Amino acid sequence: MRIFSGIQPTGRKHLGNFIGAIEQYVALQDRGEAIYCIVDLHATTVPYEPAVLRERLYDTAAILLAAGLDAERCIFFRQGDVPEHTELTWLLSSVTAFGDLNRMHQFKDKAGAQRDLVSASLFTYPTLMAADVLAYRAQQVPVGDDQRQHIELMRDIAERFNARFAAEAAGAAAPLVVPEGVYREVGARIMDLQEPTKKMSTTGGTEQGTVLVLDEPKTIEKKFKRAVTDSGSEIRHDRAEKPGVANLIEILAAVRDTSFAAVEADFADARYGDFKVAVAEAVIERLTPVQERYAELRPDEAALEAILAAGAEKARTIAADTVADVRQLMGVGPNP
Ligand code: AQP
Repeated sequence: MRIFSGIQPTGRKHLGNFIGAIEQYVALQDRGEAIYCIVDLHATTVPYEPAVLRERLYDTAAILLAAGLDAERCIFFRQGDVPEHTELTWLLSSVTAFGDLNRMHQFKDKAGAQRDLVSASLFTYPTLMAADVLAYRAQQVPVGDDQRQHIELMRDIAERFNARFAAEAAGAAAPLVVPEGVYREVGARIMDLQEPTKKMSTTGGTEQGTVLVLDEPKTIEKKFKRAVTDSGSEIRHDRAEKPGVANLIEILAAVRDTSFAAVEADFADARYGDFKVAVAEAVIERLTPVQERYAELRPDEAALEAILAAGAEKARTIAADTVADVRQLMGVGPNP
């Protein structure tokens, strides 16, 4: 089985990214052929500073390695190092419906937040994301719950491509694989601690409600202590009635790798204040070794570059094979 996922080089990775995606990446390394990439091309779809992008990319690479990605057990690379992603994006654009792109929630949210230019690449972002995954013929895509719409679109793109070009094709070219999203049962959507009806987010969340992987323990504790709950006293997982408490239960259940019911039972007689401190302590305990390892890895940019370059070389072999098949099936370039 082949697994693929991409992550943005924002550097400010938060607990939602960590629980919803990064922990899954690490676990799935041993369940199949895992391929992970830092999507620097996606990061150019909104305003950014080129020098900062490079810095954040190293931050993100070091966070992922510190969390347990192992370049010996997975392919780990930078999207921009594999030009097949952009070529495939163009080719797949011809089977991407304009109307589908126009319905993407993420585009609407992010376009609405731009003060100046809304780039064409922000609009076609989901096609690049589809190309990322389809280039590797991955069966499984570990992501957070917010990516469901993008996963549906890439499935549609693969199906439309296969129906249009690969259905009756003769020769060696293989069709695309229709991938599936893999969502954690607990922790697929971690909410903002201050606004628990909104997901924890790099760009859309509150400062105090967003716990960063690299936050100091004291800061983490403060953020959890200030987390919004409700006027009741019961520690019960009810997203509709008690979104703040439900989110804290979800975080603790994910970090302890247990169920909501087990957390509810453990804190049946606890007060909100004590519960929040317990959640903070569990998160700090989980993140401390990651932060320590990060501090060792981050300064050596040459070593990070070497890991990403070796990964890109392996990735490129696979992606080039898919692009060659797609070109052949689409009648682009000479007959092989
Ligand atoms: N709140 C979340 N809960 C669970 N999973 C989440 N993910 C994001 N937010 C949550 C998952 O993290 C992975 C990486 O996301 P990304 O590459 O999109 O990184 P980002 O842009 O830094 O993440 P955000 O916070 O989602 O940014 P905004 O909100 O600014 O667009 C993905 O698998 C994602 O599902």
